[in-house]
Amino acid sequence: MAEAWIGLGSNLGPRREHLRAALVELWRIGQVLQVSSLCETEPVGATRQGGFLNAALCLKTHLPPRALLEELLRIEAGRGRVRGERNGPRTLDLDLLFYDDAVIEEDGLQVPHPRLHERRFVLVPLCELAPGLRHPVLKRGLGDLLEAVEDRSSVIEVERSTDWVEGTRPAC
Ligand code: PH2
Ligand code: MG
Ligand code: MG
Repeated sequence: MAEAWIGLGSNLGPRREHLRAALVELWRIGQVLQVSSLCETEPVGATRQGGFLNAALCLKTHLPPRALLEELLRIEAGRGRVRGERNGPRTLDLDLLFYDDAVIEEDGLQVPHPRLHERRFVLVPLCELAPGLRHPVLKRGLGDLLEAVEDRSSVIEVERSTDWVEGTRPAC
């Protein structure tokens, strides 16, 4: 079993519902061990678009990285994700941030996510869960990376994890 860290984002349509639906789907492919608060975040990259809701979570899964990526893309498509402009608006974005300590550079699959250390909307929710987690390429902890980040875009916690996640875990 591996621990995969996943970043979630949405800025199109019923954003919170898209993220909750992603959680329901992720429970089908593993155990959701930890989930961050929900954050309202300012768009980074292409800035002329609506604000995002972002969060992060840790998934324990038996799926190898490529199969996990395919599942994430399938879940995105299930929420009507259409791939358009780079960094543009999306109903659901599920990014594989870390997969244990793996370092992977393949076509369409880069782990750790190549821009995670540059983005407050990723680092803030990740640090809530695991400030001591070490980036296997940069060899620095997440808390350190957040202190050092140049990005100044706003990330505001809007809902506690226990509230927004409620009802997404399947009954056993
Ligand atoms: N995702 C992007 C580009 N910009 N900005 C915010 N605030 N949140 C995101 O999830 C995001 C973004 C590309 O994946
Ligand atoms: Mg993304
Ligand atoms: Mg993505």
